[in-house]
Amino acid sequence: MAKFNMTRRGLIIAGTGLTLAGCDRIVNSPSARPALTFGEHASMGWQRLIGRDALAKEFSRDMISPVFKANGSINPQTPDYLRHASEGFRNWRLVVDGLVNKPVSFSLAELRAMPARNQITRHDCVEGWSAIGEWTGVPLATLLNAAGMQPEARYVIFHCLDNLGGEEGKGGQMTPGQYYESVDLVDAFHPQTIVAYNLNRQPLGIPHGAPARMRIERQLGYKHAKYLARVEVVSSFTGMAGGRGGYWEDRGYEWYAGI
Ligand SMILES: Nc1nc2c(c(=O)[nH]1)N[C@H]1C(S)=C(S)[C@@H](COP(=O)(O)O)O[C@H]1N2
Ligand SMILES: [Mo]
Repeated sequence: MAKFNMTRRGLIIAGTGLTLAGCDRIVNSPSARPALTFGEHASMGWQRLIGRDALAKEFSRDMISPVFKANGSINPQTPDYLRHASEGFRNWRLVVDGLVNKPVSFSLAELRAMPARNQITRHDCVEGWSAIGEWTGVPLATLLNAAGMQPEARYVIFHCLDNLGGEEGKGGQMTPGQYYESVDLVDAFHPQTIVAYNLNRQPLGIPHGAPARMRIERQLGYKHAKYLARVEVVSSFTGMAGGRGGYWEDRGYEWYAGI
């Protein structure tokens, strides 16, 4: 498992355009953490130089990939998800809570009735594949503003309905297998950060995260949480699951996956 993660990490670093010579050797040493933190910070610094508010490139319709690969969970089997899917997601609601003035929730019909953003972007997965697709959804900023952010708010957590199975972590503790992700407020309020319900103008299918999933276009694929259930505003994520801010982060990926 560790080896697998490290291979993917190599790709993350390649994907961010950084060249870290002897990276594999650094990664496999016990002092890997500072080296990786360096890479992560370099990537964030680089984005700061260009501007973290800058838009990811958008494409024309003729550039859309004929097939958009589905990856990770593609058919969740949790009781909650199976129930929602069997009901055609009629009783599904997206909850927005945590450090907000007023917790709110939205049905799929309510989301679809809100002002939408449409964007044709390229998805980059650390496993080494990319695909261009047209996404439609509600800007996350709209939902966060509806709830009202409290001053201590620093991060937004995306809780998902799928479970990839827990694993034994350090000290024999089980790491929960529920998929989750997090971003800071710059990415949360980025204009291309949307709760997407359509892919290529069709309702999102189950493999791609029905009924709604995140698109966070300045970040790598694993940040784009599918099967969304809850958006939680927090001041810190260190007490949650493995403490590193995401399912894959808890298994060794970098938290900051900017592209
Ligand atoms: N809930 C959930 N979200 C997820 C994943 C997952 O397994 N579960 N996989 C991630 C990864 S690694 C990628 S590349 C994208 C894949 O999205 P796609 O299936 O629409 O291509 O979803 C991301 N979001
Ligand atoms: Mo991915």
